[in-house]
Amino acid sequence: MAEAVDAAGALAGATRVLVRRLSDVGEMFLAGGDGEAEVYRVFEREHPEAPGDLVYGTTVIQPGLVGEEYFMTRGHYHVDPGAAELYFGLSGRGLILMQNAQAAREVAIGPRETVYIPPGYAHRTVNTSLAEPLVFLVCYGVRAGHDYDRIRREGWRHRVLRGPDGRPRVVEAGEAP
Ligand code: S6P
Ligand code: ZN
Repeated sequence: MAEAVDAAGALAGATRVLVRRLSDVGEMFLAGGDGEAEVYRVFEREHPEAPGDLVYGTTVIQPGLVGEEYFMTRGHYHVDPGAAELYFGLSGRGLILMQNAQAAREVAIGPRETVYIPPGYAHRTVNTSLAEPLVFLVCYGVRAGHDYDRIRREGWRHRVLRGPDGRPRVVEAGEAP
């Protein structure tokens, strides 16, 4: 049966909903954040783990800043180095940061836009709008696994900050204020 995604990004068939507040993820921001404000939530449709099966769901990132840094997800590598992922933008605008040992790059995402995350890339999503949530659909193999520690240890090479002109800009981690 088809599962609708409502205007707020909630997936009707979700079996798990994760809410990340500043009190959960505030430490990932340069300025450090705390409090009850919601940063993002994840709706997941899980399946019994069978090889080749897929997990899919939506992520909704609220608009907001901590200091001059836009609200974003924690970001992770997949444990399986062969596990890719597909994102599809539903509403709002953002940037997906991808990074591996050799390269770091950003890909914009917006409504009806597809972004492919190749195997072996850490990925983090940033809501670059202060006016509306960023909502996107994700799909990945059930055996991908999520490794949050590795990218935290390595550190993100790029950050997305509001510039003096009020627009988002990508900066090297070393030049971030
Ligand atoms: C899972 C996929 C997304 C993220 C979600 C939140 O592989 O990439 O569903 O889980 O966007 O990000 P994070 O980094 O907190 O899991
Ligand atoms: Zn992922």
